[in-house]
Amino acid sequence: GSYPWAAGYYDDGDRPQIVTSRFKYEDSHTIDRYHATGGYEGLKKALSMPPEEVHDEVRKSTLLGRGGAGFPAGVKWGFTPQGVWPRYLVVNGDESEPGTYKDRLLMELDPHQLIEGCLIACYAAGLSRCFLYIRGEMALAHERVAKALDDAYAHGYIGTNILGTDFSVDIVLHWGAGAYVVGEETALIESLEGERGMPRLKPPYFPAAIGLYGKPTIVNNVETLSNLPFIALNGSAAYTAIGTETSPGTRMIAVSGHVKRPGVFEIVNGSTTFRDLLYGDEFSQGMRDGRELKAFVPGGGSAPWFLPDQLDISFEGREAGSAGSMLGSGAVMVMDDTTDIPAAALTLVKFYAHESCGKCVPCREGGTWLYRIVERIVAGDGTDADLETIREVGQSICPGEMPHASSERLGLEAVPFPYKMTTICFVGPSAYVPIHSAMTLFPEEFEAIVTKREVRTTIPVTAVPV
Ligand code: L3W
Repeated sequence: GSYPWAAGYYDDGDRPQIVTSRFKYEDSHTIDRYHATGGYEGLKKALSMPPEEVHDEVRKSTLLGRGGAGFPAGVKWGFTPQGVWPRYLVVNGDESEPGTYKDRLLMELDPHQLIEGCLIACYAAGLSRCFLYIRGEMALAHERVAKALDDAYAHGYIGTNILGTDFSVDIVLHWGAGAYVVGEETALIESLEGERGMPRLKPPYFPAAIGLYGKPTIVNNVETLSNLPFIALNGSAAYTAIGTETSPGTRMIAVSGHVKRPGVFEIVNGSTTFRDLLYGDEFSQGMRDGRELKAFVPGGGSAPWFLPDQLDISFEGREAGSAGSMLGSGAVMVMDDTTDIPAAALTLVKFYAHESCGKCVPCREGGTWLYRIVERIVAGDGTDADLETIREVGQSICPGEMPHASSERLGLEAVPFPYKMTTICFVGPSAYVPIHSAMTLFPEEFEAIVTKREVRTTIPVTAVPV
């Protein structure tokens, strides 16, 4: 079904729901609904166990981070040095990756599930204070989380001696100012400290060892933490019974672009192929207006593109990696055969160039160069030398071979993910990846405008909506 108060979310089919189980209720964000549907029972169960046992359950659940890197949460918690106080949990609610809009729904529609997840994480990993960082543009999420925090404090779930135990935690709500790069964990930490949101070099120091205010800090994504109430209440075996051995549970996928039904779906890990997602009745139901698929971005705007040849790949990290891309933050962007490929690449290059924080030269200068050159090409004023300059600038951000999909049409073999990079974070490479994919997989479209100087009148310009 679909729900007017949960616009863009669909739960057709009988797939297990771990994090979206309450989205069908109009009052899903209230503490009354949360209590009526098993809310805070996971926390109570966790508090009845020693923290190390709860941590072990999370380790055994193999819960993978849902922010984009897929790092196992239980392992990350284990990296914090013992005996150093205070120790923090930072919740990354700065969702801004193009095409990604699942954490916003989790914060707007089930804020108590997130808060319960934070409390369980703090208990299990021995963290004494939690900072919840919400992206600046997400006003409703901020309002709902703020109300939920007030209600949870009033019920004794947060604060001193939680539910009569000796476990105490405060949760601080922080509203960001809308910079994409602050989704990178160390830039988020800088921003929380009142500095400009610019990433720190890592390694050697990961936040788990030296993070917020120089103290051990765990940074977890909203969706990752929202899985914890289920794991704490039902145990790791119930969680690993869903999904695959290497990637258990479910994950939220956002499909956008030229499909009949763009939206967010909670899928079981490894059970769904891109063909299911794009064409399945319970998912996006095929291309709009009966058009053909041309290409799709499988995992957020920074992922290399896939072609229709890759539709039968399962939504599973390693498979996507060896096919030349990544699943990242779980955002699939779909382009049909009306898409002007250079213009679609321009949309993404422009976004990443604009969002560069300016700390690393290859990103600050290179991203802007890439944007300006691609803009010139799309306007019909590009030259063959511009195509060469794009490659040179790209190589200064990502030296070496770039991943790309295989293409039967072009006789290309896939080059597996990942790539090398000269910048601290992924913003720089993200400006090059879309233009590299576009030029590698659709060279004829660049040739048509740059070399043959064809005037494009037949293809309507429809870039990816991000
Ligand atoms: C301690 C070690 N901690 C790794 C921790 C690290 C971090 C996590 C993953 O990139 C991806 C990127 C974007 N000791 C550790 C350690 N850790 N080794 O594990 O770290 P890392 O460096 O692999 O990745 P990252 O910098 O967190 C994130 C991709 O996400 N992306 C962006 C998504 C955007 C959103 C959004 O808007 N919400 O999610 C797109 O898919 O390209 O690959 O915590 O500290 N030895």
